Amino acid sequence: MSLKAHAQGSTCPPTKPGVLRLYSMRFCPFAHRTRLVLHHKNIPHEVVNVNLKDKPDWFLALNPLGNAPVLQIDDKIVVESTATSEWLDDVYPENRLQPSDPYRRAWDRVLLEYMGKLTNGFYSAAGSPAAELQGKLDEIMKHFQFFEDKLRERGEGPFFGGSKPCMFDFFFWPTFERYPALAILQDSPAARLDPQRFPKLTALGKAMERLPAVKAAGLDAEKHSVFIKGYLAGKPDYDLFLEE
Ligand SMILES: N[C@@H](CCC(=O)N[C@@H](CS)C(=O)NCC(=O)O)C(=O)O
Repeated sequence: MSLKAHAQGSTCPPTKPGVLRLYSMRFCPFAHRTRLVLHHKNIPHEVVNVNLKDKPDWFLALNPLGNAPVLQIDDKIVVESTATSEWLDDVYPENRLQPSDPYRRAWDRVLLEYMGKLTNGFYSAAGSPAAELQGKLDEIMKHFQFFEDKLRERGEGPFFGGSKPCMFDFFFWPTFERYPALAILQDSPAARLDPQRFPKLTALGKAMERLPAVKAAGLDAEKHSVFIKGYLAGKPDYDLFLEE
């Protein structure tokens, strides 16, 4: 199936019985979470990409919130990155990603809430005037410090899940993968994550980059920066770098 984004006026490719489908956008950090889980668990699926600036009516009928990601199989539809990822983990329980320990599970939920601050801080800094950048970077570094401290408290590593990635690692990764794009977009070495100050996060990044799912679902910082630049200018190119 073509990876080109479907816009208003397009036809939704016909679904097939028993085939899991992800409605996605290639540069969306939230759909990226679901894609990571799909790849990590080797779950067979097909992908339909959507133009989120010019959404087809059929996409809005599937998800009135109008957001990617959306999963669909037969008469079941699940939306939101967290709900879709957890649903996949429950339906495909092998290689479980959600912690079984209730205390750990509760804390991973807290980390997820906190994650929003980092993601918002990242996009806000990416589009920030130069004069406001340092203040935004100071905020971002505070958020990174929170996660650095949590990794240190857990004492295991390199992942939030210990020696193996857990669901929160895959919720965290899309923003972390994009973060180096900030130094490119703002032409600011100060935006780089200092490995001396953040050794645990640096080790996490290296371990994540070795995972086949991360390799399969990821993009490099340069490519992220090109998309984000267009997005911030109000002209996202959803088909960027596609060769078809
Ligand atoms: N809370 C949602 C957020 C998803 C989201 O915001 N996705 C963006 C793309 S990265 C989107 O679909 N935006 C639609 C729009 O901007 O209208 C989740 O976790 O899945």
